Amino acid sequence: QIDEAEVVAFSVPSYACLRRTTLDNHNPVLTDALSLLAENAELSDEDGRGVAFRRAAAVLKALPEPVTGVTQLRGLPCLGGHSLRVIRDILENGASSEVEFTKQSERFKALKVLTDIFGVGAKTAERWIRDGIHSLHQLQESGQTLNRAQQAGLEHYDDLKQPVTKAEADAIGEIVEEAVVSVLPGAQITLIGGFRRGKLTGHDVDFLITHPEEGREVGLMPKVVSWLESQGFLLYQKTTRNSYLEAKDGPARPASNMDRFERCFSIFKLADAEKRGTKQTENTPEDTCRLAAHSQVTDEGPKPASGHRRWRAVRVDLVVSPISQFAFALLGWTGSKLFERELRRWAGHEKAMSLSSHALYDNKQGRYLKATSEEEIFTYLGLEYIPPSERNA
Ligand code: TTP
Ligand code: MN
Ligand code: MN
Ligand code: MN
Repeated sequence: QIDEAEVVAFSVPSYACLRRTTLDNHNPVLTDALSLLAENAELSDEDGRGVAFRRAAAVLKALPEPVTGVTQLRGLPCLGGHSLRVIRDILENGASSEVEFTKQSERFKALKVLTDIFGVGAKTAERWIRDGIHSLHQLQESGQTLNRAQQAGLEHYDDLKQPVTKAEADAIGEIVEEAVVSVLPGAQITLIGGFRRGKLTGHDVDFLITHPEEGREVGLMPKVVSWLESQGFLLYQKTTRNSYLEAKDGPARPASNMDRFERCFSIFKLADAEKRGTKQTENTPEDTCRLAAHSQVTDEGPKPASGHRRWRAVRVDLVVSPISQFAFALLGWTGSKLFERELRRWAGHEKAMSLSSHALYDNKQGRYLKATSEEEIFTYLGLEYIPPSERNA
């Protein structure tokens, strides 16, 4: 019998951008369970439910110690009946029947395997599943037409599933830096995304590129990409143009959450650590042969004498921002995704402002608020500054 008075009750603000969420998660079993249900909802075109589970998981990530009983959760925000049921199940029975059922379900497993292919989203996976495709093997046998991204995703499936380490992220950073300063001296790169929040691994590496003189960044991305391509660093790339125009009469409603920076989704060819020191040049004939033989989802094919490739594929995102938007881009691309969503919700609902990765617009004053640092943006929003390492909501 637990004395109610001895149970620690937690208190947590309801907006994730009012909380400090480090990577020191004291409730990983509970947050993994809720994140899995969030993922399943997102893959099933139920975004509302997805966000609800993400918010519930984020509240538990912010707790200072492990939850031992549901009475401790009384008064916590964002924990709906469904999430509470899952938490209770785990606390009382060691597992949630709904989570276990979802994990085992053929539909979820197929959605996971297929959307783990770079270039494949929930819609495409759904269509393939309806055609009876549940595995990579079935996909290859099916004769489905794959676009260029999906072909690259399938070819490098095993590599891209391996988490990227911080050491690999730093090695790629050095290469991108060399590319950027070679084509535009004075240009700067910043590591963004999960690695900027202090994560030790990631599913990709994200970089923001700018130049201290406004306008010099125009046309930079194609040059960076050409440089990287000429050095043999890119296995795949797709560049999209900048489509952002500051409206004079306030922010135009964006079609989606996607921002409009010039950006490049790519797959890097990263040499193994022991080979990195030596400058990477064109693919050697041996490499080319390995590339052709390296069809991981079918059979292994002939291996070179060494038995090992000396490189791996890594997903890399590059974004170019003009210096006038740099602080907003930095804040918008550091994440986490939920932290970003909550910042925009706070801005809109509590401050009558519109925040994007490009700008902050004050609806009451009818003007854009300029900022040169993340700290300034938090101040405009009436928020205490939260450093990147505490944005892991
Ligand atoms: P991701 O690279 O998807 O996520 P992450 O770096 O936090 O985690 P991981 O370790 O798994 O890579 O996105 C990084 C940030 O970029 C994220 O906060 C949201 C932002 N972002 C945009 O602003 N626009 C976009 O179109 C995408 C895909 C991401
Ligand atoms: Mn702690
Ligand atoms: Mn990332
Ligand atoms: Mn990314």
